Amino acid sequence: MTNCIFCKIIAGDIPSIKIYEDEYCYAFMDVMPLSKGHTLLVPKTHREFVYDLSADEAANLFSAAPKIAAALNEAFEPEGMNLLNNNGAKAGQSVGHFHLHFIPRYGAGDGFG
Ligand code: DGP
Repeated sequence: MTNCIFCKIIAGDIPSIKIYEDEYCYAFMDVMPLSKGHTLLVPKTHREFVYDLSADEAANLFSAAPKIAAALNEAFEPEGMNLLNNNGAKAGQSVGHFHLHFIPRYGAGDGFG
């Protein structure tokens, strides 16, 4: 999709810090991190909401999730991690390309909760 910022990141037209990539998905550091290591996982095919993903697309994304979470654990040594997804503006979605947040948690003082 031409005006999608995440499609531009996937295409390499906008720079990003890549964490993981395979045939189906791309993961990169969030530009406005809620905590150290905050990462986003997106499908390479433009899909807006979780409802728009096929079962195969969801499976491909979620098969990458443990690898990304493990890499973040190794790199940043958090004490926990939130995985979350917002669908629709009322739910807090600000970018209309499905993305799964990985938010490492460090306990009191991590600036989140
Ligand atoms: P959400 O509110 O769930 O739609 O989260 C969107 C996230 O996308 C937000 O945490 C900030 C991040 N973001 C927005 N624009 C960019 C960008 O250009 N580059 C990167 N790396 N992240 C972005």
